[in-house]
Amino acid sequence: MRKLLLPFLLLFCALPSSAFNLFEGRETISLSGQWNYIVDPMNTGIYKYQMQLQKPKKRYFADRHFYEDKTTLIEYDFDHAPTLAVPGDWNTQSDKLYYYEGSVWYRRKVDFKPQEVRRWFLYFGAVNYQCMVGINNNILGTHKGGFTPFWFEVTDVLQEGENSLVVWVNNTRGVSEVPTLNFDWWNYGGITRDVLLVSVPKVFISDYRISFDGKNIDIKVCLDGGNGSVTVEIPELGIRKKACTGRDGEVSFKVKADPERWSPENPKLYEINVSTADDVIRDKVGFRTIKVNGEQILLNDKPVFLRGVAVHDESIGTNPGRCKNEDEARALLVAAKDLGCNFLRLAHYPHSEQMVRLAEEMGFMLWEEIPCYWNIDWSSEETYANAENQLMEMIGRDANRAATIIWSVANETPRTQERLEFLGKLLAKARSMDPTRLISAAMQKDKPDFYHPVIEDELIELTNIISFNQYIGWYDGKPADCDKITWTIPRGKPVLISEFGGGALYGNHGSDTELFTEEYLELLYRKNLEMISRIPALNGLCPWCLKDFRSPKRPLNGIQDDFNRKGLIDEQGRRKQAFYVVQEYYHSLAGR
Ligand code: GCB
Repeated sequence: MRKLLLPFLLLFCALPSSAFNLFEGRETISLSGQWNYIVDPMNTGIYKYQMQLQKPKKRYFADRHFYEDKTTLIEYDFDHAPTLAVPGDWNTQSDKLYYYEGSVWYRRKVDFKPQEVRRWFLYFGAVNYQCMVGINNNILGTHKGGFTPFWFEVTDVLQEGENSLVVWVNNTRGVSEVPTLNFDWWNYGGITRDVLLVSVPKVFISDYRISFDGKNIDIKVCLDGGNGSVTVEIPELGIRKKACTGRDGEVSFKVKADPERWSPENPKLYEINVSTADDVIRDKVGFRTIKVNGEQILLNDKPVFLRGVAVHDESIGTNPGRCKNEDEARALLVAAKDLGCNFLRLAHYPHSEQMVRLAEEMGFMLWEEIPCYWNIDWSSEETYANAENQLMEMIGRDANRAATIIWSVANETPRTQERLEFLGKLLAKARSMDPTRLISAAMQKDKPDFYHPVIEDELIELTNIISFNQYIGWYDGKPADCDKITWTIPRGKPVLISEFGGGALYGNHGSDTELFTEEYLELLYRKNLEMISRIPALNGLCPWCLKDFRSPKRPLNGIQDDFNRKGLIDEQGRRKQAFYVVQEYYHSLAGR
């Protein structure tokens, strides 16, 4: 394990890069529950650890001894430390941690019984923003990026009986990070998604990919630890195919098929089993095609209109936080269904796998994105590597989801040459990893003249859809201005309004000229919908957004109170008048 003792400041992930689907349909042991924690704003644990690195004889990790100093050892001993729920953000679990940005140490004891023929992996659904993971004083590795899964092999590290799992988590924002210093949502810290111990045989299925081109199902299977024969079965389609992997452990093949197509109206999923002599992955997959033809998006070769809404990964309730289970994800999806949506923009970072899978079952098409948000450090190579890694982890996790139709690489990024190179590379990466979906980025308008906004962006050339955000009636002018606006948008590609909207406090009534009243927001939506409907090549829209969400950028006392109030429902799920305006509009479009 000595070679794993990387200096943590070189923080970049220690990931097996191909084993993306390791976790799907596996035998797992959940490590959810209460973990002891120590808040460490001065990073004392890290300094101690670094000092130890210089004395290599005494391998050391910040476990129960991490406060070496005898006087504080007992005081800070994990056994006596309070607990936080995992999965969960720390901000909504303790008043003291509400605004906290910094380091927290987590510790959980894990009982373990080794089984000779198995290998074990420790899987994290997401940790925001960076972390270092250790077991029994051995550092397993580090990870950066707050919204995507990662894992470490622990076969040789776990010992029979009690094990001590320690995770250093830090959510400090940084100018060269992704996202950067400035963003409009809550910087929830912690082990925010599930932690699992996953057991697999010595040679195991480390990945499988499935896609459908309208005539053939394409399948690729990868083994780790050796090669051998692989069987893929889709019983309902009568498909059973056996093949041997090459020396690289991989095999690909095509099977002719005419499955029932997945769509929002009929979110049909088929059971699939991918197996070897001693390993099996059971999953559910949908089959559909998604293409652009001229100015139209085609789902299963038919034009589709995206009745969308943008959503943050934050629960509905009196103390909302990062969604931590399927029920919280479901509540958001039910609200979007009631609104009449068939499409969601999962903003502004990858949401949980639970959310994506549930959305697929419930019949939503999805836009998934990574947090290249506003003005990140375009000229930094590390920033690029970090963004690309987040993109790869997102695509790796959800490449088999029929629901996902668009990968987006950025949101509202100011046009410069450096940004074009950065995002151009990211788009090319997305395209090379997944040629079967559409790629995009949420762009912005230019305003040579207020009444004649222009969409002009070099990214249009590189993407399949012209998606842009606009706030006429809120940041730009009054709702009535919508009547006089004429848009100049390049022709030849489908147009999607990826954001529009304004703020209102639920229950705040008054005149439709008064900001933050429900009446103002209702008028804003009526006027915007009229204006947007006049845009040629319009293929869909995404109001910003479904639910009021926490943001420290929104302090307005008595109105915002740390919430961005642009939800169509408030944080408790109560519908604002504007909700019904969008609902009526979507009902009038249903079937399109
Ligand atoms: C935007 C951003 C979104 C913000 C929203 C707002 O353009 O893309 O993240 O929350 O505006 O409310 O200002």
